[in-house]
Amino acid sequence: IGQRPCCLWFTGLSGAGKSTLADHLERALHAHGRLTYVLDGDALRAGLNAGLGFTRADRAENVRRLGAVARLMVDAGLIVLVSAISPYREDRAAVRRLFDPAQFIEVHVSTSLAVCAARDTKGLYRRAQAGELPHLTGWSDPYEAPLAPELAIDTATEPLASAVGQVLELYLRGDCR
Ligand code: GGZ
Repeated sequence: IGQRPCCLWFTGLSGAGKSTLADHLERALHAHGRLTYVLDGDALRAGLNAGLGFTRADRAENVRRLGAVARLMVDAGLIVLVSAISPYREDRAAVRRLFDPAQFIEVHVSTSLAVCAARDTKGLYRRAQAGELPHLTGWSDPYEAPLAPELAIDTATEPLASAVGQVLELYLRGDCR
């Protein structure tokens, strides 16, 4: 196929901008003639991951399945963009171990809780504040920030085009760990 298969994993809070970044990066990769697939944690909860909630165990299983599917797709030669809160270091580390180091790029979409809560694109933070939504990541449930991601991007300060350019450059350079 003439492309380096790779898993680009976007982790961060709800509303941080993971899916937007993944979607725009996919377009940029298409413009470079690359074959891609986006695995969106939220979207896959309607199908593959239906029945999983937001307990510690369910999040672990959700992330494990996303990683396993991403691995299959990388084996098929695709560039896979995974967008999932994936709040636990242990679960992300297990996903990383599925891949060759040259085939895995972890991007921490590090937009702060304050900014995510102010955006409140889905009204989740308002519901959490009203006591109507328990276990919201970053609010009343843990988010363990990556200690050594390949890239960290704060969408509050980084323009989208520049954020896309940074990830694209990292992938094209091909020297991720
Ligand atoms: C976190 C929640 C919750 C709770 C519903 N905590 O930003 P979104 O809305 O569109 O995507 C979030 C999605 C989380 O799915 P993930 O598969 O990414 O999560 S994890 O990796 O932790 O398994 C959010 C919505 O579901 N959502 N309730 N309590 N996010």
